[in-house]
Amino acid sequence: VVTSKVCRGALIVMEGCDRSGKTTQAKLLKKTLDDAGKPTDFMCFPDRSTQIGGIINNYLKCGTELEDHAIHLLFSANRWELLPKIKMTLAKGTNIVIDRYAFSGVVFSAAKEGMSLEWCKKSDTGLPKPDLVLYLDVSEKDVQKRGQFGAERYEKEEFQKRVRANYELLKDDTWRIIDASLSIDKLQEVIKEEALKVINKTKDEKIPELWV
Ligand code: Z5A
Repeated sequence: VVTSKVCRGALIVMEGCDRSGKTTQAKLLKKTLDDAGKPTDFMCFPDRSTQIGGIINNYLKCGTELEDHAIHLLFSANRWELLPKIKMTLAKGTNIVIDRYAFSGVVFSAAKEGMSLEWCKKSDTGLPKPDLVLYLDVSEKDVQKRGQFGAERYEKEEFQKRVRANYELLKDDTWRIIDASLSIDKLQEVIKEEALKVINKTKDEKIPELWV
């Protein structure tokens, strides 16, 4: 009897500052990979469709106030509640492209007064570590051409500067810094190449854990 082994899917995360094009590129990448015969799901954090996500949504829209540590833990809980889905999807050989992950969790919370990067990393420690983090890098000047900030809680210039600085502290060798000032199509070409490389490289590897 010949049984064929199922290779696992790759976990690919899109990170970057506000309006760097994460959602645009993550959704496009799902389609690009599907079209290339590499089945891929799209996810995003926060996932506002769950009960916890509903609380987060209300907080981001400034409808409720929550203590800084408490909202940080809710953002983390939102990822942990989706862990079974992430594990199952990767195990059946489907890739996942996620728009923001634990890195966003850390860089935003640690941009607040009295919140340390190390403390913020703890609640996401042990989640699946992405095989590839695509960091969309765009200057503040270029981002301003994409329109004004919206009305959500963190959409303020000074705060975003601290977020940008915090990202620098999290980068490791799974990160690729992508020039996000390119056109949407050019950017997708670069991203597709990086994604295909990592899908091939990691298909027989165990899924590592984040920050352990
Ligand atoms: N947050 C947190 O605190 N803790 C956590 O654990 C997590 C998140 C996961 C909401 O997240 C907030 O939650 C966010 C972080 C915090 N706070 N802020 N600020 P979100 O993911 O829901 O955030 P968002 O506001 O929906 O996404 P974004 O960062 O603002 O946008 P983006 O996804 O990077 O960009 P986009 O929507 O793809 O594109 C933005 C615009 O630029 C749009 O008009 C596009 O057409 C245009 N665009 C895109 N690409 C290009 C290129 N290449 N050239 C020109 N124009 C472009």
